[in-house]
Amino acid sequence: MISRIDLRGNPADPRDTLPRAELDVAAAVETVRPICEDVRHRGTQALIELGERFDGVRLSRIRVPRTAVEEALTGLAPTVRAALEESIRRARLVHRDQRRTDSTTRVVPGGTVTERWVPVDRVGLYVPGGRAVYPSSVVMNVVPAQEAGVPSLAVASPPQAEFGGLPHPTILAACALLGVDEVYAVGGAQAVAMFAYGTDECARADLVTGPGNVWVAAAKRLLKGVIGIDSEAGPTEIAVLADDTADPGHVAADLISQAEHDVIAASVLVTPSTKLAAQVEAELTVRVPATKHAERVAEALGGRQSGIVLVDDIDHGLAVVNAYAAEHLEVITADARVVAARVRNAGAIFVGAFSPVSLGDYCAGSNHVLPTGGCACHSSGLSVQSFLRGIHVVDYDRAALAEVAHHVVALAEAEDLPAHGEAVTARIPLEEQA
Ligand code: HSO
Ligand code: ZN
Repeated sequence: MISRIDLRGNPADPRDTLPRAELDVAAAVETVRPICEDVRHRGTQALIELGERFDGVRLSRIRVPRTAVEEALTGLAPTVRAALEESIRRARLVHRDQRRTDSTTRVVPGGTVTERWVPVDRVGLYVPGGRAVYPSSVVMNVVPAQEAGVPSLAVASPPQAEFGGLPHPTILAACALLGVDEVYAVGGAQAVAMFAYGTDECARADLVTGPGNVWVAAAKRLLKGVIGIDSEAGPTEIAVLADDTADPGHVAADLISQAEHDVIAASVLVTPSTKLAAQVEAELTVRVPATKHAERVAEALGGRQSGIVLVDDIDHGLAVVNAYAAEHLEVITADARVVAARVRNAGAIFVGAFSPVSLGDYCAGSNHVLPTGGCACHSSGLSVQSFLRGIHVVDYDRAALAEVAHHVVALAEAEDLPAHGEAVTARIPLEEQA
């Protein structure tokens, strides 16, 4: 069911050898454009009509009453509540440590530059509501925003006909546990447009974050100039770099775990061991039919984006995983910490036999909103930093400006922008400049 890709004896750049699932966001942009325009011009009325068209529920207002958010908590199973509370507690520990302190550099006597870290004023968080109802993603988006100090945070999630037009109750319950009470029953591209333009019910936001389907990704791409975005999350990916010290049952279980998300999810094993490859194949044969979402998993594992990649040795394996830049990378080898320290490109790294990706999805304390599609070679996952701006505060006195005035004038002239120099000369006459 899972194909083999044999890269042994092939030291060429592996970048193009490992296929990836493609999502045609560009085509979807044209479809969502009129929807976003409609929300921009007609606000709440458009949102109500779009909810009826796409979610099959006609709402009189889209803001979820505070009482409904609180009530969702009373209906939450105690085991799930305890697990979410622990997930939140651990995420807070990690994200609290990411907070930045302002730094001031004294460039010259009387001349300083301070980098001041300021959270964005308002964030909109989109939470999907279809097949993927992930309260854990509410945690992973809200916690870093709160730890960054964002003063205003709103959540949007599609109305569900079976829950009387409210978003899914576990989403509402997660919001309640996190202390978020501003929730809107709006889904898809129209939710991104609501945050970007604002309506009479929902104030516009500075930044929108959160996962979503292709329509949400398209709306983010379209409205990127109007509102800040986190990233266009693509299908999830797991790569496992393992040798024959790895337990094949663990490796198979981990490959299946992320394949469970989507038929276009990618599960890739990179190994120098043909023995492990064969053992993992055998484990998959037994485990895939036995798992709840067997059909979806089988399609994901059998897709061209998944495979078992044979490499010459761990060094070669490192070259392959670095080129692939997976969203999640597990390292299950002898000396796993040493090998993991040599990984340069991955959204998150999971070290050794007891750090599976699903631990990170829920309860490690790490964030599970991570760069996909190879973007891990230039981007990071969601963090406190995602919600902050570093503002440079320049504070020079007269003497400090006088000391450097001639350099400003020289550079201004070199760029044929003499008025730039004149702004300095207006303060420090030429005869005083060095
Ligand atoms: N693995 C997904 C996150 C997730 N898993 C949510 C379970 N629920 C992307 O990192
Ligand atoms: Zn997952």
